[in-house]
Amino acid sequence: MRGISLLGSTGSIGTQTLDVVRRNNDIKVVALAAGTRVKELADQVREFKPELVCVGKEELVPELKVLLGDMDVRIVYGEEGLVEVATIASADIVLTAVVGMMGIIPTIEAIKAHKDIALANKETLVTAGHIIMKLAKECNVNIYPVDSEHSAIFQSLNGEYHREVDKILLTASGGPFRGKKREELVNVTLEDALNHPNWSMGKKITIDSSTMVNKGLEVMEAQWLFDVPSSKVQVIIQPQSIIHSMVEFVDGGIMAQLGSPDMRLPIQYALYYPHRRELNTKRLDFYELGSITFEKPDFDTFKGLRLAYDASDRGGNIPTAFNAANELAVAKFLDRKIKYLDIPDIIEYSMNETVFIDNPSVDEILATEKSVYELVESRW
Ligand code: MN3
Repeated sequence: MRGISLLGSTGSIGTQTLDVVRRNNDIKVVALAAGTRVKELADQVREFKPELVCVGKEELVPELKVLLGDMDVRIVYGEEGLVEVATIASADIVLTAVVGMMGIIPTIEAIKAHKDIALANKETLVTAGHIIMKLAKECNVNIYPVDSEHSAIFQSLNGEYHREVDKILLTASGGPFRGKKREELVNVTLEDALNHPNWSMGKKITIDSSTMVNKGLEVMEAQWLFDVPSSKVQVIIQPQSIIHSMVEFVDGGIMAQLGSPDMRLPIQYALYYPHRRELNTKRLDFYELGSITFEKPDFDTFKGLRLAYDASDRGGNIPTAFNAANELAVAKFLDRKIKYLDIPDIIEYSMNETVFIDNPSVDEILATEKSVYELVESRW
């Protein structure tokens, strides 16, 4: 039986991954890592019986030990624990669904340990794509996208030649504020921003979807995964979230992947590629659906999307500045410390203040993150 190691097991992608594993019953969960939801993690350990489990902080270990007193499982914690989970000998594939840049080092170590990667952590490619993709090639490791858009692109590229790709058409729902103008977003509350029309996701990504920063991160993710410049990644608003993305080829032909919005499909596709398995998704009924509509993104209102293209053009450590500034700004917005429109302003300011480093190493990426955090903390 194939072994899976799951990073970020109690989050939205993590729990849906376990649901896929549970339904198929032919993949063995060998290791789990979560942040702070100790009770949920303990329940997962009871059900899936991994050999290794990791919590975010040392302080959480005693609580987990009490909950798992009678279980034969090794408990680790923190960043080092996360690397152990990512590199455990019995794993064939590592699904990384942690949020943010903490995914970089475990992903690199998993690749070095020759694990295939199912990648749901876009920040890893945005900040370290130049390192990850090169390393994956050297180590002969496959990277399977879990993000729904990138899975759709991956599916649309099946059997095609890279040199015959003309453009990637990355679809976006537009989020809860689609059609609004910048002035209308001045007093947006946390509750407004957390109310996504189509997808049920974690809080950070839901805010990112509302600002369209998520789509910006996805442009950069696509750039690395599919080896195309960001100028060849076009964002198209498709509010019903039925077309999950498309690829246009040199002859003008377009391949798309469609379906009801349900993350279990891309997760399962990543785990079983090139095979498809039964899945009890809500099936698309085109008679009921009636129409699918398209719009151009509004780069003025959703400045974060424009900034993502700028970050990608500038390259080096600027995408890291973009991402780190956004991570901290979103955390502050979730804590009700800043206003909604401060988020893109913080990103812009941080990109402009960051000292450019070409082809940054992992240490330089992490140092850029730290200096952006200090910069943002000193002003907001
Ligand atoms: Mn997505």
